[in-house]
Amino acid sequence: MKIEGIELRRIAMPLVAPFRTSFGTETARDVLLVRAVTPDAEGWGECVAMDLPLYSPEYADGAADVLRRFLIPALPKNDADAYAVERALEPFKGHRMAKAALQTAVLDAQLRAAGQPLARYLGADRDRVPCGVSVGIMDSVPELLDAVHGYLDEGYVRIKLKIEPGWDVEPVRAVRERFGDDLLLQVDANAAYTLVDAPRLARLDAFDLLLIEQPLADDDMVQHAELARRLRTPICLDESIESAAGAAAALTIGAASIINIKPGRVGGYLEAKRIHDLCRAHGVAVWCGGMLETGIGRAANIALAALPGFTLPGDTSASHRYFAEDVTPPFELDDGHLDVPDGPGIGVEPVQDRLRAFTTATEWITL
Ligand code: NPG
Repeated sequence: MKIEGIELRRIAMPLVAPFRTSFGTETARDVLLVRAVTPDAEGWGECVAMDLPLYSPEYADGAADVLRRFLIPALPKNDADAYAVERALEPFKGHRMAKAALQTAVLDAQLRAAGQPLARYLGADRDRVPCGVSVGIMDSVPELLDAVHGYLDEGYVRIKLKIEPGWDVEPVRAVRERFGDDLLLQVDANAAYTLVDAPRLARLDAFDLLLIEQPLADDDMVQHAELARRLRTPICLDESIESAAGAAAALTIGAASIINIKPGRVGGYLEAKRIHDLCRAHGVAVWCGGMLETGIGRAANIALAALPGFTLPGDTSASHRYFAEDVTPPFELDDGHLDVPDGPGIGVEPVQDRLRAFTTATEWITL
């Protein structure tokens, strides 16, 4: 496949409500989209980098810069496919979110040209996936209970509560007491604690959580292993895992017993699938994370979440959880599930007039 050029497009999308985590509050999503143009088809990739480097070192302007300056010029001129793109970008350290967006755009074009859905290409064995929802930090427990109640009414099959020091044991206790023992419940600290907090985190053991996600800093792998010995609640890693090699190391030392797979964080769907395969071979459960994606990124995540090793519900929520209007036709819950797109590639197309309305900048790079 020959790549003729790449378009970088920025879109600004307001969120339906502020989303607060231990690292900040998002009120809008400033998204970098990548479009790969080939003679036979074009493909889309969504870069999950946020506008500020608070979740990871990457940020949207930085991703655009590394794409235009280094990654796009390094693309193979001919015979490009997702693996060739991965190899060509390998010499550049880090910048996994930028690499993932570019690789996904090329993969989407490749699969559209071949008429193959991404889910089938990756090895999915389901046509719908169960969906969880991530609930941000709120000003009060009653407000949180109302929000959780609303999401359960909509059909979400699992609730994830964002936590931070000062917003942990009490909200978890309140949700467990109000909604009962059968509720699938987990928490996400986004690296907000240190090992000194182990006794406080151990108090969460009383609430029979599915997992606690990323309690300690991204690079605290050894301390996560120590914490795992002090907690009954399983530890799941997110920010700490950037590759299949990193996942193997975490499992080997006992730093995690569950892994959140986000394709953007690990450099793309090829590496995401490797982590899935590794975990599945070791009997380790994985689930698909989310980064407030538009329908473009969401479609690809749902394809990944349909692989057989994704045995826990993901943060693959409906479009309306975040956006009043999406750039693609919205993903809607049906009995707590989303349908896996079955069209070629990622299986969805941006709606052109909406895409135009959200666009703040475009840039074309000829190869
Ligand atoms: O459903 O898309 C979603 C968001 C799920 O909580 C979620 N994402 O830490 O996993 C996370 C968190 C996040 C959001 C991380 C935005 C980074 C940016």
